[in-house]
Amino acid sequence: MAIGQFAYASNGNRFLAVGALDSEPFALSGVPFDGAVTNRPGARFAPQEIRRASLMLCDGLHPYFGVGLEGLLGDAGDMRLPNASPLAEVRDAISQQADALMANHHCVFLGGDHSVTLPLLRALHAQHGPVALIHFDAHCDTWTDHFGEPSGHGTWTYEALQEGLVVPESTIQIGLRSSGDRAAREYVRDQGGLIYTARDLRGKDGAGLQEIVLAIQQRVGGRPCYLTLDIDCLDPAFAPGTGTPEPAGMSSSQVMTFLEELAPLNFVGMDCVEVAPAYDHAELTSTAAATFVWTYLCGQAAKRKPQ
Ligand SMILES: [Mn+2]
Repeated sequence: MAIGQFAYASNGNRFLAVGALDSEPFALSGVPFDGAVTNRPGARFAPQEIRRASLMLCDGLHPYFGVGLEGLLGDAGDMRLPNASPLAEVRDAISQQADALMANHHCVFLGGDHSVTLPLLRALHAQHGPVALIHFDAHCDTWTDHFGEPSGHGTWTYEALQEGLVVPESTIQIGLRSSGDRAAREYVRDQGGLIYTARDLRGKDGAGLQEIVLAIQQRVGGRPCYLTLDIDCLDPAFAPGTGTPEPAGMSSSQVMTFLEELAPLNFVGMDCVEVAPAYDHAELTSTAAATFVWTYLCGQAAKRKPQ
């Protein structure tokens, strides 16, 4: 099936104004799909807004990692996805395109709603086998159904564990605080993983997070590790532009501490999901997303290219 490009697909506006993807080690791709949300739609527009917000990160070197991404990152544009097909078909299209990118690049994906992470993990599994997972989110995403449907943006973590895509004891959730039944909220811990709720993180930042950072490093060890960052892990004060906001969340600075301190892990990919620009104010959410993605990439680039 030939798939056309929709108005929300972006292929001229590129992250950090880098070139179209060629042979750079790092690739960025948009996944403009929001057909599996439970509340407010609009994350299909996120890739182009996050790219636009990234254009302010123009001074080259990252303030902590001391590297830039020139010559290291290419933008593959947005995936071509069916617009109204069953979720399984959309996910197959995502897996196929991700697989082709992952064959030659360390990839970062801009969602999209969180349902896109499952096909990304399937593609990653084909390359690396089961991976460690670091999952920032207000929501556990381990519900066993999606309001009567078998799958959606709140079931992918459960499905990834069921499919053996991730290592249970190296699955770590950070920032959880939404309502939910115990079986869903504690599922990752029941499987042997770690959960740090937003309440666990209250009042902790910088050196105050060191104990948690060390526990995460121990659980991940040297395993290939994937980072999935749902922007709703942030308090709505920092990220109002998202489909399912949950008050009393993480600060931008707490997330930044984790990204900086965990950068030495053996990361093999990242996604940033659930930015919904229609509910944003003053580009707060897209700017936070762009800065986190840039920080992740610079943390990985610093390991390849010490300066
Ligand atoms: Mn969420």
